[in-house]
This record gives sequence, structure tokens and C-alpha cells, in this order.
Amino acid sequence: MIKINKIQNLEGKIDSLPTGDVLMIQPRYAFSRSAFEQDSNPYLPIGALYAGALLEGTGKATVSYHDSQRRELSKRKDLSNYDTYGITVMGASNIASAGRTYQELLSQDIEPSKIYFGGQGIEGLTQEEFQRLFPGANLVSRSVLADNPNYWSTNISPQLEKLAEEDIKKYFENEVTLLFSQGCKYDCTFCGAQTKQKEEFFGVADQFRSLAKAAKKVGIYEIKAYVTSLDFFQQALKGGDVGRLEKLLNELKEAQEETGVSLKFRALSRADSYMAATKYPSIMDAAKKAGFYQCGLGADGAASVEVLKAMKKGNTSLRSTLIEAFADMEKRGIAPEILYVFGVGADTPKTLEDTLGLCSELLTEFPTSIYRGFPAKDFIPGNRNWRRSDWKQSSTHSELLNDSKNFINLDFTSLGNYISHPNEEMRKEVNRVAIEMSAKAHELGRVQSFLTIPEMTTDGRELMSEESFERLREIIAVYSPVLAEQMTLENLPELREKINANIPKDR
Ligand code: B12
Ligand code: SF4
Repeated sequence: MIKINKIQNLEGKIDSLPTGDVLMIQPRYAFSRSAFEQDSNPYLPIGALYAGALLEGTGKATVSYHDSQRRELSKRKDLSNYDTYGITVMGASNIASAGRTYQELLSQDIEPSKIYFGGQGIEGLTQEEFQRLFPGANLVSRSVLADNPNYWSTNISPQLEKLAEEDIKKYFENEVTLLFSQGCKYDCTFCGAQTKQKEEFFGVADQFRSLAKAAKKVGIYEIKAYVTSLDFFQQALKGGDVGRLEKLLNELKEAQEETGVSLKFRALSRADSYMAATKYPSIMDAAKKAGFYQCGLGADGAASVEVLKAMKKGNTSLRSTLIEAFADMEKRGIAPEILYVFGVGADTPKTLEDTLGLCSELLTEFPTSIYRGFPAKDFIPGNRNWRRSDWKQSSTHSELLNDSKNFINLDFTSLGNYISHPNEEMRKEVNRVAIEMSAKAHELGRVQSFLTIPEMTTDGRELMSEESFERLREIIAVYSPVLAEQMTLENLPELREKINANIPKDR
């Protein structure tokens, strides 16, 4: 009886999904230049591939793929032959690049009603917000796909087989995404992930087998991956099932032996979950054996108990737990990553200064640690703040929705800007800390925080002081000595696109 109901639900909702011959499109990287250039470090479009596999599972769609990171969409001769078009949007800033894709489709006379958007960056918009940005197009909610009984075990091999070998080679030369789990039981105010949800696991070993099969085809025998877990060790917390995690890790190890393809992966975890997991030596052992080499620990707010409370992090002693976790990781040969979002509404110049102190201390105390810090974007579609009624009534919210291009300012790598930090004094403080920390981490060669230049209404003075600008110049010089020499606070708006295209991609 339950099964029939499920099928009826799925059938009932199918109309809101793309059907027929579907072209699933991965937009270009948000900071690529306006003129098309082939991306030499493309991301494997796992969200599009998984969505494509689920769509085919409905029996009402046949999916092809277009990766705009690799080829220009408007040059496709068969563009008008498809029944429907899917555009995938990973984060809020990708609404800007998805907007470019939407315009490219419209310019080829494709009806907006045939265009479907999906992905975590966009699915948190209301229909009204979405229609303001993309009139006539369709917004697909994940729940329609998640109703599929095979949602957690869908095979992506048939989708990977549709991609060009030269693209597969490029994807696997870079880090790819391994579908591991989804969901985090916490609900931090700034987080746009699948929060307040019980962790669910994908068929991990089978997902790895699919990746391994594709990699081997192009002669690659070692895969580097970022796993999708939001809090990798959360099963070690009270009420969790650590045995399940251990079993998955052991299966992952076996799948490597069976396929002859090895895996090195990094994951994210809360510091308290990580410490809870260290109480189970067999889990830590299984993780290491399965290829775990780097762990990003959410340090957001750790420098101030007040900020932690405002962020609803669910842990007021984060600072000491972090230090314990960093020490433990280094003992085990796992590189700790300082994943730090700072500059939220509750921050003050004092808490920002303390943040700078804490991040510097972590980098100095732990010689293998890596800095991955970002100026907060407090309001993004999908997070708890976005749903606040004061935000919905604000002029910034309205301005943002006037043009999809504005969403670029919500990228986590973007320096604080008029959209993310309307108060100029705080914006400059946030950027001072962001630039100073990133510069330090660059000097140490332990950096995974790449800052980009946002759009501005006047010139660079609205973003930062002269001192911060000189420090920023040192960072830019690492990637483009010529641009670093040319840049001034006045010409920053003009050089913005060129500078951003030279900054390494967020990873
Ligand atoms: C892996 C990952 C990365 C990797 C991506 C590597 C790659 N190959 O692309 C790296 C580290 C590079 C990365 C970078 C970024 N990421 Co990221 N990332 C993730 C992570 C951990 C997993 C995403 C994933 O692949 N999930 C698995 C797939 C199958 O699920 P999915 O993408 O949600 O897709 C499902 C649905 O959304 C839907 N769907 C997706 N597309 C479409 C399209 C259509 C037409 C349809 C019908 C359905 C559909 O179908 C899928 C199956 O249900 C998530 C957190 C998480 N656990 O989800 C964050 C996450 C998605 N990232 C996020 C962000 C913000 C970014 C950045 C934009 C950060 C930034 N710089 O601002 C960048 C953008 C990079 C880019 N691609 O342009 C946020 C998005 C939040 C939001 N609401 O905006 C998340 C949720 C992290 C977080 N805690 O906030 N990321
Ligand atoms: S920031 Fe981390 S702990 Fe907080 S809700 Fe997001 S994934 Fe969970």
C-alpha cells in the first residue's frame, strides 16, 4: 500500500520535471571572462549527472549533457532540437552564470517554458523571487526528485558514459566529488546546505565504482575526491550509528582493491563530531585506510561565544574543541583545514580582530593546517536568514533580484561588498581581516582561500583601505604580476573581470 502511494506521488509530481529529450547544462565558472574560453580545470558536474540519472529513472526523459565549462553553448548546431533544457546551480553565485546560460538559450529562440533550473544554489528561492529573475522558466524542487525510491542508490555510470573522453580526462585530473552522504542535524543561520536533516548515505562503494570505471577508461588510476558529507563524523554523536559509517568505509576500501583504482579524499566535519569519532579507533583506522587525508573543520564563530550563539552553531566551546581536533589530526597525519566564515551580522571589530588572532594561531601552531576562510554572505537562497521577513523587505533583497548578475556578489570568495555588507565600516573591517589572513596563508603556502573582487558602485575605496589594498596586491601578484602592478583603487572596477579570471577557482 505504501509503495503504491509513493508511485502515485511521483506520478503526480512528474509534470514539474523536464521531460522528453532533455539537454542538461552545466554553466560556466561564475568568474570566467565574458568572452568564451575553454576551462582547463573544469569541475565534474556531479549534480547535473545525478539529476540526469534520476530524470531518466522516471522513464519520461532521455538526457544529454552540455558542459559550458568546456564548450560554447550557442555554437551547438542541435540546440533547438531538445524538448526541454535543465540548468544546474550549485551555489548562490552560480545564479549569475546560470543567468548567462538562460540568456544564451533565449537568444537561440528557445521558449522560457522549456527551461528548468535546479540545484542547491537556487532551489531556496520562492516562485515569486525566481520568476523575477527568470520569467516564464521553471524551478524544480529537490523533493520531486527525492521521491524516487532509488534516490540514494542511483547509478551514474550510464550518464558518465555519455561524456566526451577528453572531458572525463580533464575532470579526473582535478578533484572530483564522491557521493557519500547528505544532511546535517544542525541549522546554522548562514548555512545553505541540507540542514536540520538526518544524515542519509548514498551507495558509497557503488558510486566509487562508477567513478573508477570512468577514470580507468582514460588511464587514470588514482582519484582525488571531495566527499559530499556535511559533517563526516556525525554518526559518532549521541544517537548515531558509527557501525554504519565504518562498514561504508571498509566497503570503500574493498572497492579500491577490486577496481585497482585508489582514492584520496577530504571531508568536512564539525570539531565535536570529529572528537567523538576519535573515541572509536576502528573508525579512524577505517577512514585512513579508505584514503582520508584532509579534514575541513567548521571554525565559524569560534573566536567569540556571542557570535557562536548568534550563528546557532550548537557549540559554545568550539575554540577548545577545535584545538584538540587539530592536534589529534596532525598526530594521525590528516591535514586540518581551517574552514572559517566570518563577518556575520553579530560580528564587531573586536570579534573580527579575535578571529584574525585565532586563525593566525591555528596556522602557526599546526604546521600542516590549511587556511580556507571566507567573508560571510549572511543571506543566500536556501539558508535560514534568507527566509527572514526583515530581509525580504530590505532594499538589498530587492536590488539583488533586479538582475541575476548581482548574485556574483554572494560568492563566498567575494570580498565583502555593498550587497553582502551594506555598512561600509564593517565591510572594510571584514575585508581587512579576509585579506590579511589570506595573505598570511599565501606566504606560508598553506592556502585554500582565494579572494575575488566583487562588483562595486564607485571604486575600490568602498571595499577597503589603502593598507588592505597593498596587501591584496601581494596576493594578486602570486597569480598575475602584471595585473598586480597595473591595479589601483580607482581602476579596480575595470580590472575586476581580468583579475578574477586569474584567481584560482574555489575548491
Ligand atoms: C562538492 C561540493 C563542492 C565542490 C564542487 C566540485 C564539483 N565537482 O562541482 C567545490 C568544493 C569545488 C564546491 C564549490 C562551491 N560550492 Co559547494 N558543495 C559541495 C557539496 C559538498 C556537495 C555538492 C554535491 O555534489 N552534491 C551531490 C549532488 C547530487 O547533489 P546536488 O548538487 O544538490 O543536486 C541535487 C539537486 O539539487 C538536483 N539538481 C541539481 N541540479 C539540477 C538541475 C536540474 C535541471 C534539476 C531538475 C535538478 C537538479 O538534483 C540533484 C539530486 O537530487 C555541497 C554540500 C552538500 N553536501 O550538498 C556544497 C554546496 C552545494 N556548495 C555550496 C557553495 C556555496 C559552493 C560555491 C558557490 C562556494 C562559493 N565560492 O561561493 C562553490 C561553487 C563552485 C562551482 N561549481 O561553481 C553550498 C550551496 C549553498 C547555497 N544554498 O547556495 C553548499 C550546499 C555548501 C554549504 N554548506 O553551504 N562545492
Ligand atoms: S554550517 Fe556545518 S554544522 Fe552548521 S548547519 Fe551547515 S553543515 Fe551543519
